[in-house]
Amino acid sequence: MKAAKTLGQFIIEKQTDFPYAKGELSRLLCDLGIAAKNVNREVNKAGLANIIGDAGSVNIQGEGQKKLDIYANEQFLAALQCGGECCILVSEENDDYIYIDSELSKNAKYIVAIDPLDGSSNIDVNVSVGTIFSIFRRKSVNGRATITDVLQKGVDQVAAGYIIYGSSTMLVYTTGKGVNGFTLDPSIGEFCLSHPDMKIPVDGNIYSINEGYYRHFPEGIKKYIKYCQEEDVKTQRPYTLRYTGSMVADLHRSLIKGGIFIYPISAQAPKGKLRLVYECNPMAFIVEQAGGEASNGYSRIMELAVEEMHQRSAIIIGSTNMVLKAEELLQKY
Ligand code: P6P
Repeated sequence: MKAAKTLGQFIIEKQTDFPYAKGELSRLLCDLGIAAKNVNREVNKAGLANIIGDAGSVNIQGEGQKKLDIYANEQFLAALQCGGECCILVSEENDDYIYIDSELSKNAKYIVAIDPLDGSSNIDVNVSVGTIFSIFRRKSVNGRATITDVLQKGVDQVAAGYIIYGSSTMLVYTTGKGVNGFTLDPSIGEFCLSHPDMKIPVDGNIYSINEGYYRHFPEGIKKYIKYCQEEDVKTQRPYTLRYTGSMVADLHRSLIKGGIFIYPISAQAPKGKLRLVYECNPMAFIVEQAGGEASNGYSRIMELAVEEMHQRSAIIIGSTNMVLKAEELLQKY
């Protein structure tokens, strides 16, 4: 039986896609894979270890931090410090960016933005959670990398990916040449290529939105929800509603089965809830590379100007035809 290709083997093999590559991005991606395995170990025993529950602290968003949030953040920071290929880390869990000042890292060419444990409110109830990462090349050429190197548009990402800690643990990533998925084989402790060249169906029949906020949604989003609920055999409506409260899980399902994920503006989130730099942009890069669409309802997510590290955005993302329909109604009403 042919041995499965590991993440490390795949990364090295694909390095030839970039003629001038010297292996730094490859090493950086491998560093993230190592951290993901450590986080996976703790997520999988969260119920047993004294690691679930609240840490008693809050992040910049004012959201209660879970112990695993902090653990995951520490694991990714440690892996990046050890690997030496990243000079700045932006994290949902840290108010300011972290300049990785070691001899090894201070001249590194890459910047990583991360949501170390997205959907962490689901940890205590055993629903899938995830990590989302985005990788940029620093623009400054010498001296200390600065905030200007951080505030880059989504179109400038060199790589993006997520890890979903679910019924199995998967790492899905892109470097701009398609999307590939790797499933963690616990028997060998390696991520193995399981979903080569992932493509999101152009259409789907699953919509994902927190209808609890319906009253506060823009009129066009209300119209789209009603469109999803209408009877129409030709377009397989009514669609099915699936919403886990974990963006990574909802988008992973959409990537595989087709579907749309919407987090619009609302009274609770007048600028949207999800963060542009380390949630919307990386997921948009992945979904676009898989053949889908990602917008804020009016503009392509990856073209949005980035003015602030923890900037929020509305997002409509998934199967192209579903996103276009939602945009049409949002722009009409
Ligand atoms: P709500 C998790 O906190 C998160 O950032 C995403 O993973 C998820 O899709 C969304 O927020 C859930 O937000 O307001 O529906 O609970």
